[in-house]
Amino acid sequence: MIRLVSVMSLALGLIACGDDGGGGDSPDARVAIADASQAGPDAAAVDAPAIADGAAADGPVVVPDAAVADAAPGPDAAPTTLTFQQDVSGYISTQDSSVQSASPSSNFGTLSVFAWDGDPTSVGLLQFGAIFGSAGDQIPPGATIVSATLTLQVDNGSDAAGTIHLVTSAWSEGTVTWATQPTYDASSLADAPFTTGAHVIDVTTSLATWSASPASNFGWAFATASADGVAVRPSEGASAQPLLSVTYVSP
Ligand SMILES: [Ca+2]
Ligand SMILES: [Ca+2]
Repeated sequence: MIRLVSVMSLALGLIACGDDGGGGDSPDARVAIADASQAGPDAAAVDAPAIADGAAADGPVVVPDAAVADAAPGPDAAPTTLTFQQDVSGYISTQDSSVQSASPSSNFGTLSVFAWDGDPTSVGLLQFGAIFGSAGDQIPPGATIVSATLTLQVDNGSDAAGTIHLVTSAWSEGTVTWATQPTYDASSLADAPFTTGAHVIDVTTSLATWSASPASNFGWAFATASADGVAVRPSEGASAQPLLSVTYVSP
């Protein structure tokens, strides 16, 4: 009996275990299903960004956005043109003078002499000062120079073109002499005008250099090897003074 009971107990135990096992399988299955169902959404969630990434990779949609972003500053970055000419619209910062080897200690800035010659050697100096700054009539430092021209009126011509050089050190119209003349690049930016009349000279590269470093704006030097000198209307002239026109895009 005891043995039978034991067997019965064992059997009941097995049944109970079986029930438990059966009951356990179900929860396990539910868990598995739950896991599966969780995995599903998770996978879907993972897939979703993947799809989003794919859309981004298809990116033409994104690129136009970037293009729009780039274009946004566009209207603000519309080119602006400023002109600088002595005594026009309050501009008074032109300097022009000549330095003459035959009179090495003489200053000609106040004599309104703006000329250059090969014999005796003289060099013309011209600078438009105070053209960079934050005022409305100044070029913002760092501006992209679209174009720039210098217009000079030649009153006394020559038989040959001269050269134009970037001045690389400071000078002052009221004091500069042959002995104290500034340094300037040996290479020529452009031909200096030599026939009488108005001449428009492209000085875009000069302005680009100065925009990147406004303190380096020391103007230009004009020279010629010809013994037939050139005289240009100076800033002190009543009309047709040197004119600088600059078209730029603000930084
Ligand atoms: Ca002068
Ligand atoms: Ca001449």
